[in-house]
Amino acid sequence: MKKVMVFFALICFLYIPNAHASLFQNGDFENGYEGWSGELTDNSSTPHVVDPGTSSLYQVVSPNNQSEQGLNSTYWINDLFQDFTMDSLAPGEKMELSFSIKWVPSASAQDGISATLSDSTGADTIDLLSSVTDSELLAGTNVLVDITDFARNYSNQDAEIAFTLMDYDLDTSDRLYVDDITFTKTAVPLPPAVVLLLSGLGIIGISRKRGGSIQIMQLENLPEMQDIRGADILRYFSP
Ligand SMILES: [Ca+2]
Ligand SMILES: [Ca+2]
Repeated sequence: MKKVMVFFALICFLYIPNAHASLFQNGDFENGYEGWSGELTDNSSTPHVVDPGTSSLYQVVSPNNQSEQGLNSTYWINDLFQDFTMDSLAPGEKMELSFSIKWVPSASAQDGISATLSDSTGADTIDLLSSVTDSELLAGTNVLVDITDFARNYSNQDAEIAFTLMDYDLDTSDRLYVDDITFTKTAVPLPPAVVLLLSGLGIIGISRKRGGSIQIMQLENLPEMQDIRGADILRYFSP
């Protein structure tokens, strides 16, 4: 039932102004809930913005100072989210988002959770749990998602990451634990052929083979050089 989510992520955007965000911070909760916001939805489905640093339904707990979201007889949805400015991404770099998550519901077949990454309008939302099974969530798992396309589209723009816990069986003993939320930028390794080309070790050019792959050409193959096209090279630098 964990996929009910995107709808609730949109609710966050309806009620929380998303302006003047800074870069993502405090993904390991070592500074409590600094940088994070909370929203609790009551039994009449009215959302209430709360400070997770002071609400009893958000606790940084051991081990490792992880975030624990909870519910009670008044609130059946608990959102924890951070609005931030998406870091820029240079050509040839990729970005991954990782975090640990554990779900402790009273009834996994009925209750729900979600984890999303969205643009500032909520129109473009990534379900961060799309490849995670319920059994993994119940055991506790580390999630890694390639968000390169999202980061490229929204470089230096506002974005939101949200973790939501929902009760549907009227037993609000449910808990959600998250920690170590990390955005990692890495350079995409260049194909060996391109590295050789750049090193200039006696190589004077490349040409496109029929299958679309790159072929290194030596000096003696000079006549074939007429097949060289700049776009073939650029494709490797703009994956
Ligand atoms: Ca931590
Ligand atoms: Ca429940």
